[in-house]
Amino acid sequence: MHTAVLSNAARHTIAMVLAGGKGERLHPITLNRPKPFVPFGGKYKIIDFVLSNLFNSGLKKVYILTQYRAYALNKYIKDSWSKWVGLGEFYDTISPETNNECEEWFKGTADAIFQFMRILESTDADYVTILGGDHIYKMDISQMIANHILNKADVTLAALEVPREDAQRFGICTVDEAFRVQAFTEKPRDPATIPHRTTCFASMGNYVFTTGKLIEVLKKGRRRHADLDFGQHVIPMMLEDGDRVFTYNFIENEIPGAGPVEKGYWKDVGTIDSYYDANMDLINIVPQLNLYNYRWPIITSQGNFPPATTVFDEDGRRGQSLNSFVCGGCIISGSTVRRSIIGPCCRVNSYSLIEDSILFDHVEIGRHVQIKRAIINENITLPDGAQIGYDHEADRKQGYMVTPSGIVVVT
Ligand code: ADQ
Ligand code: ADP
Repeated sequence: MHTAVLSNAARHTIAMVLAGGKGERLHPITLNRPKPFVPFGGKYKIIDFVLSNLFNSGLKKVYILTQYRAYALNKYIKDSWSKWVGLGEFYDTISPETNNECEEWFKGTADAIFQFMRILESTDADYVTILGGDHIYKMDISQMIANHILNKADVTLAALEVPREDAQRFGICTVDEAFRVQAFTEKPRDPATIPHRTTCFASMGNYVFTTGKLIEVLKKGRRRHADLDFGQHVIPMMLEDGDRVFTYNFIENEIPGAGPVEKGYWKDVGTIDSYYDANMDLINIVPQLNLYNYRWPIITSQGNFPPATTVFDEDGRRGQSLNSFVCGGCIISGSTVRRSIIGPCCRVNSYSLIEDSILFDHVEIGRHVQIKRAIINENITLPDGAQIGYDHEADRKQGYMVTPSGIVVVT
């Protein structure tokens, strides 16, 4: 019985992706776009990772909950993901219906789902998976659903080990041998470690619920908390009520074609420094997240751009890019790009040097420009002779932000 039930599990599950977060710690990159819509690895958006995971896992009934600066994200989903699915399948964005400009739409993650009770009550799906929209990882979601079914769980949380010093940012679980949750604390001051270890077991903010149970706990929780949140309220309430709360150990997840260094890779990219590091990992010779594994493709929508090119300029200087990603529509002319990620349609002109940096799309770099350890936002033009990342005092005077580890952000 198991194999039949489990292999069809994805078909009996709808997905809801939480994509409304502001990502305040990623300012100024998230001033004008929600965190899930932030570019990653040149041609991707952060949300492409969770959506690719769902797609590759066979889940194709997907609601994407947007709110903060939703327009561009909604349009992106409509123009790309919505088009790639068949009859009865969909990738659709849903936003709260409100006329007012204030930010009081969905008040917490579980409240956001509660607002769409009509979808839950009318679906014939047995399970609902709820996933964060702003993490970088590969995961076969169907393995977590299978686990949920085998455990006869009411809710299953994906979880992984994190160092204790990072644990305050997460929901932390204590589990028994069967991985049933005994205790859960959202963002604890004093996180409980795993017995005999220095690490903590952290929720990834990805859940599988049995549909009827989800409806029941949302209604009950919402009567108590207007700002109903999964980590703060729903999971603790379910534990109190004796519900079957299990974790799915993410390290067990098998991705076809993945190498050993990819095992357990999951990044929160919550800060500019962690965002920068996760991007730079992609261009390592052996990256932790390999975009060239075609058995688990990361899908995105690329504009119809001409090929990237590196050309000699009129003085005969060679344009070159080394250990870098250079996206479609770019022209690197008589200049050097090293260990960098250059987004679509950028132009780098003669005598310029770009190292260890990330350029978003449509960036125009003049001549004799030097850039080191910087992130340059879309549509920026840097004039001839500009220098970024060499003198942080000068960078700050220009109004650029410099992070604790010395990454300069130009917006
Ligand atoms: P946080 O990351 O702090 O903790 P939160 O900021 O509420 O949770 O965001 C979770 C996800 O929901 C994000 O993808 C965000 O973009 C999105 N989101 C937030 N508010 C939303 C809203 N109102 N509408 C739509 N989308 C919204 C959670 C869990 C922890 C867990 C971490 C893992 O609460 O237990 O450890 O995620 O990162
Ligand atoms: P950060 O990564 O900076 O912590 P998050 O994306 O996690 O930012 O969001 C910060 C907090 O703001 C979260 O608790 C989230 O629920 C809340 N939040 C996000 N968007 C909105 C919104 N539009 N209205 C109200 N609260 C929001």
